Amino acid sequence: MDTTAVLPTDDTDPFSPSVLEDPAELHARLREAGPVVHLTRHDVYALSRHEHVHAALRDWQRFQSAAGVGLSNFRYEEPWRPPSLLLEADPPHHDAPRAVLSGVLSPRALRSLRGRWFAEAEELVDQVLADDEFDAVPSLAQAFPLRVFPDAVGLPRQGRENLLPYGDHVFNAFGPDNALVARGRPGLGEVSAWINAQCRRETLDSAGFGARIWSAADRGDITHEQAPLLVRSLLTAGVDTTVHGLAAVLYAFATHPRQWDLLRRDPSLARMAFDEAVRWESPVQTFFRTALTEVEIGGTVIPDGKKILMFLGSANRDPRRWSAPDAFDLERDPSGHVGFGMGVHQCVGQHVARLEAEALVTALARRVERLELTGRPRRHLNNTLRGWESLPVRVTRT
Ligand code: OVV
Repeated sequence: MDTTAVLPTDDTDPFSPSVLEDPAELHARLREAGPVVHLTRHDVYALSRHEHVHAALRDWQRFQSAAGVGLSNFRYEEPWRPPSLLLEADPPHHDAPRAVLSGVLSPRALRSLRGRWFAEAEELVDQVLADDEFDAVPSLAQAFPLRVFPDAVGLPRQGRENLLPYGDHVFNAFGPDNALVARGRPGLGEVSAWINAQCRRETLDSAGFGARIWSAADRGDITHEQAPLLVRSLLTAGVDTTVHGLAAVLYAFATHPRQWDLLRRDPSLARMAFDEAVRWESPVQTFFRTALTEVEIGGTVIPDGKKILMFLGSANRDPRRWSAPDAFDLERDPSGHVGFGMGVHQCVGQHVARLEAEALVTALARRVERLELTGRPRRHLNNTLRGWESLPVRVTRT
C-alpha cells in the first residue's frame, strides 16, 4: 500500500449556510476526490463514500466517540455540557447505558404504544385536514412527535416548548462555533435548566420511558447517578430528529406523486417509505469520530487524535453503493443506509421513530388522495440536521 499518496484537500466549510442549504455538490466533489479528503478550514478528515463511512462507523476500536462526535475535541477542549453516556462514550462504559435504553425502546416495549399512537395520528390528521391547505412542518411533522413522545417519556405538560430549541442547539453545537450556535446561546441557560429538571425521578410519571430508566438504576443495571443523563439522551435526541425525519418523508411524497400512489395502494409500505426517506434526505447529516491511533484509510494515514467527519448524507447517496441514488423510490431496498448510523452507536430510538412515521403516514394514506406543494418549501438550517422550516401543502381528500 502506497501510504505516501497525496491527500486531497478542500477548503470548503461544510457548515456554511450555502452548503447546509444544498450539500449535494460538496458531497459529489468529496466522493470523487478520494476515500479521505483533508478539510483545511477545520483541520478535519472527511469520509464521504458509503464504503468508508460504513466501515468507520463499525470500527469503534479505532474511531472513538468519547472525544466527542462533534468538531470539538474533548482531549483538548472542555465539553459544553456533561457528555452523553451513550453518544459520547465508547465500550466498555457505553455498554450498560446502551443496554438499558435498548430495552426501554425495544420493539417489544413499544408494542403497548402502537394502538394509542395510531389513534393519535388519526385524530391529528382529522383535525389538520379540516383545511385543504396548511404548513406540513408545524401541523404534522412537529405536532405529531410533540403529541406522543413527551407523554411516552412521562414528562409534565409545562415547558414542553423547550424540547425543540434544546435539541436544535445540541445538534448545532456538534458543528463549529458559527452563527447558528450563537443564535441558540442566549436562551440556553433556561432551556438547559428545564431539560435537566425533567430528568429527575420526581418530575417523571411512573409509567413512561423515564421511569423505566430509573427502575433500571434500582435494579443495578446502571447507577442512580447515570439515570438522569440517560433520560437527557431521550430528550436531546428524540424530538428534533423525528420532526425532521417526518418532514423528510412528507416532502418526499409531496414531490413524488407516483410514489404516493404506490403507498396508497399498499399502506404496508409506510415503514419502508420512512427508511427510504431517511436514506434520501439523511435528517442527521454528519457525525465526527476521533482517531484513537494512527488510522490508515485507502492509503491515507490520519494522525492520532484528529477529528474525522463522516458524511452520512453523502454515503446515503453514493452512486458506488446505490443505483439512481437521488431518486426517492419505494421499489428499492434502502437497508444498509447509514441515516441511523451503524455499529454499536446505531440509533437506539429508531423503533420509536419508525413507529411514529408508520402511524402518521398510514393515517394520511387513508385520507389523502393527492399531496402537493403550494409554494416554495423553506429549509431549516442546522449544523448537523437537514430539515424543513416550512412545507406549504395542499391535500385532496379521498
Ligand atoms: C444520537 C444523539 C444525538 C444527540 C444527543 C444524544 C444522542 C445524547 O445521547 O444526548
